[in-house]
Amino acid sequence: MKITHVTLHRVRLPLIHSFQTSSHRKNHLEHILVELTGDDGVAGWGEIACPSDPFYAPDTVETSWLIATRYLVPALLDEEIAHPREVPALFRRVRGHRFAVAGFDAAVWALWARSRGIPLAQALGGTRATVTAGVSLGIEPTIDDLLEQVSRQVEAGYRRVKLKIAPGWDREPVAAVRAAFPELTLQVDANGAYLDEPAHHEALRGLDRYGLAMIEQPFAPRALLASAALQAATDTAVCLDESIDTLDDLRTAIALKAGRILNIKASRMGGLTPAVAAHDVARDAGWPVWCGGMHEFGVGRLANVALSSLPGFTLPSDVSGSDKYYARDLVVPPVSADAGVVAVPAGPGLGARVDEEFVAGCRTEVFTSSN
Ligand code: OSB
Ligand code: MG
Repeated sequence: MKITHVTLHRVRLPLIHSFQTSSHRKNHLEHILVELTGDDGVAGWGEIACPSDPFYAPDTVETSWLIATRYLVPALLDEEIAHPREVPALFRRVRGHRFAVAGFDAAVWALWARSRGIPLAQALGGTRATVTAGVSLGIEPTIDDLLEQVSRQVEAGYRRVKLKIAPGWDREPVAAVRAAFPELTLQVDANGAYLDEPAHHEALRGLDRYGLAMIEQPFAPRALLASAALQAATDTAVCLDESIDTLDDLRTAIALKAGRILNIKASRMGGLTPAVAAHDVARDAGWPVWCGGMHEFGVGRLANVALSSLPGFTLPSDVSGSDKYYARDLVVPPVSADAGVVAVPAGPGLGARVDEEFVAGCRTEVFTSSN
């Protein structure tokens, strides 16, 4: 198979509820959709779900656009590809810029599955027909606002809630949510906001009593020793997100016992190909995994649902219905959850149609190239 045509769509969608993490607040998102056409005429879509600002990873939507148009499109066009697993190797000379690479890798997987008439989940080795979804809630102005958000999601049927925390916004919100929802599966995500100093270690250890499913990314991405020290001193499992960009990062984290759980994001790791490989490495090490989100639009969300159907994804994933974030999805039917459970699409490829008219309406920039 060869890719003969590439279109990049830079698309902007407003969030229905603004989202604040330890680093910043956002009201809208701008992602890049990768539309590929193969020499058999079949199209495949992927999403570069890169944040606009370099606060989660070094990448931004601008840098992703630059790398995609200047390096990735020329490296992909007209290359003979026998299997999507070969895609990362085409981009091997490009260091970093994994969000951009991930969008291309996912688009080839979707195209390949579609041209074979099989669901993306099956192509990836997925075994589940449904995926348990959790929701991720941002930092709210007050505890009451947070409790209202949790209630809303619990009423919508979600049974696992993740709270964003930061120094000074940890024990109080966690204690309040735990008191109001004693049975809820609850976990927290610090996005690396804690420092490797005694007061911060103590604050994190102080969360032990709330029965959290995990503490996600307490320290800076490269601070694996700090993470290992916390893991050795707490009963709560430490989960790594930003720390794990590559399979080598994962192997190092496992060797250091820097955590016990892995959040796999295909976007962060450079695609579905490395995500599946990370799933296998984690399984061999006895680390359960789940699929994290980057507030994906429908295209990236469907790829996450397919990925979450692999057997090692034993913990609830951040693959809530699109309606939690967006008034209208870019795919038809939209990704939706029923009582916190998302059905893995059974149709070929992504299993939904990209609403190209809506994409064109939300588009802020477009790029095309063919050979
Ligand atoms: O750390 O998991 C994170 C969103 C943007 C950047 C980082 C993260 C998140 C989320 C959102 O938590 C989860 C989702 O997409 O539902
Ligand atoms: Mg995270």
